[in-house]
Amino acid sequence: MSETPTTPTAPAAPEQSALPQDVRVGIIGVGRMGADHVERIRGRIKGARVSVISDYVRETAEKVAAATPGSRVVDTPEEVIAAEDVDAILIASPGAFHRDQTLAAIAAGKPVLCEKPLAMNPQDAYDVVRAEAASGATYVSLGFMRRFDAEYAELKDALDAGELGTPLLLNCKHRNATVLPGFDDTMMVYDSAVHEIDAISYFLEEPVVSVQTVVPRSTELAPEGLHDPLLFVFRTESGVVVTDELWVSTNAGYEVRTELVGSKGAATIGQAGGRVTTQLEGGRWGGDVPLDFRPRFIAAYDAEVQAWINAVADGSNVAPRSATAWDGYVGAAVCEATELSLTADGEVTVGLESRPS
Ligand code: ISE
Repeated sequence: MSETPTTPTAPAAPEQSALPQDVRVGIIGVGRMGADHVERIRGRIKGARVSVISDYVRETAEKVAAATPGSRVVDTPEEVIAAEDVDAILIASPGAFHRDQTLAAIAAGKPVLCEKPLAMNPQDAYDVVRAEAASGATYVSLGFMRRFDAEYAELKDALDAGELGTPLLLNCKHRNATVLPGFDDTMMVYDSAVHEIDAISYFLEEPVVSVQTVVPRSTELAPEGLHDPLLFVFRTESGVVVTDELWVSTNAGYEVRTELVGSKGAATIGQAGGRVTTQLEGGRWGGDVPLDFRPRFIAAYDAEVQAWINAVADGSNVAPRSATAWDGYVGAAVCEATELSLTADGEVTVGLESRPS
């Protein structure tokens, strides 16, 4: 039998970007984090530029725009979302506005990278999950930058490759030098522990079923209203136990350590954020600890935003390692149970809605 002649094919064309030009990013909120993102997009991110900026304090937006060629200021987040010269939206406003702004971006059919948290409670976060599912597309990336940290990725890849066997324990330590006045136990959950709560989804890919808070003696440096340190103990569906030690007034520096204990071995990341020097005068050894999360995770933030821009440009909108609206909902549900566990005796159960298809 003769073979059907095949038409010679041209070499595959390079992948086309869904957009003919740089992705034009609209930024909502240019406080500390938003201004950081503007600087990163202006200086280090390829294939993107900041086109429109808004901030609750207009002068702040104007100051940032003045240093960002090609950008303009508008009065409201709604104007950023609707702007014709905005292809994608980065939300860095206070958390209480994230639900409504993310829903507006979905309604406008524009991809959005929303800083954590997705919403202040699970019901609001679930509204975003449902709206995105109803739209039939994916629009929402959530700013859990640790997923783009090189050490995080290395640990995740080792776990997925089976190098560590079956996960048994995940031990996390999260330390800040200081926190702003007013930082209390609830913020310890929603602002800080939320990162490890997302790390559970990222590393273990299974739900948390219960959480318990253990309260040790507090440091005399703890601000009023804060128990510091706090220890949270999570249990996942398959029985992995996750310990999360939060200590946010160390007066020393920023440290994030993660140890995964598996049936075939244990691996730790975040031990030394750079060079450790021996032979210091007086026979000591040591290195530097960054003062806050920005220097520690600058490469992770860059990688996160670059991956998001690439995903927007190729039309997939959400990068493969990124946290999604569903991750944001799961995080909010676990945070709510964790907050309850601050004052409860014993374990508090976590309940989750079903995931819309
Ligand atoms: C802050 O908001 C962050 O997101 C940091 O990553 C975290 O380490 C810190 O505890 C939070 O206050």
